[in-house]
Amino acid sequence: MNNTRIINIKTISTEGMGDLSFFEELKDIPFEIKRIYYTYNVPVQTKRGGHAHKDLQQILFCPYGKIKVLLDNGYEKEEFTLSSPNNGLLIGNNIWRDMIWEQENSVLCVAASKLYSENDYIRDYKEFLELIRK
Ligand code: T46
Repeated sequence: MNNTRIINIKTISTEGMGDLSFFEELKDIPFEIKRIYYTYNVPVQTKRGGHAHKDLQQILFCPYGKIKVLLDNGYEKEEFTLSSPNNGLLIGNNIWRDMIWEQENSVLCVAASKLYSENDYIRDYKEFLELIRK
């Protein structure tokens, strides 16, 4: 799928003291960060998402737990599992996404290229397919 990919987030390990992971806008990810949000206290097996974005780039990462991400560009589907704090999933425009919580207390963190705007969401799958097939 074109505008989605997993990246390894740079990580510094200090012996006996753990790991530190980081990414910087326009260096490690291909956009400027305008917003950070995170989702937590989600019961296992809950499915969130069920939408696409018209004009938004995001990196999803899971600093704790295990979250499955199902992506669909209207032609093909791909599945990723975020279960390592140093993996990030870049998602571009017009990708339908569902996220399934697979482990208790999993946390999904997201850095996004734009401020929140409900107008940017496509929450109807039929409308999504019509839009991308135009
Ligand atoms: C996405 C996936 C990965 C805000 O008011 N501001 C915000 O910045 C966000 C992200 C959400 N909201 C409101 C909108 C809804 O009333 O919070 C409520 C829950 O949002 P939603 O149902 O869209 O949450 P998810 O977990 O289905 O999706 C979220 C993001 O909204 C979405 O952009 O790509 O995480």
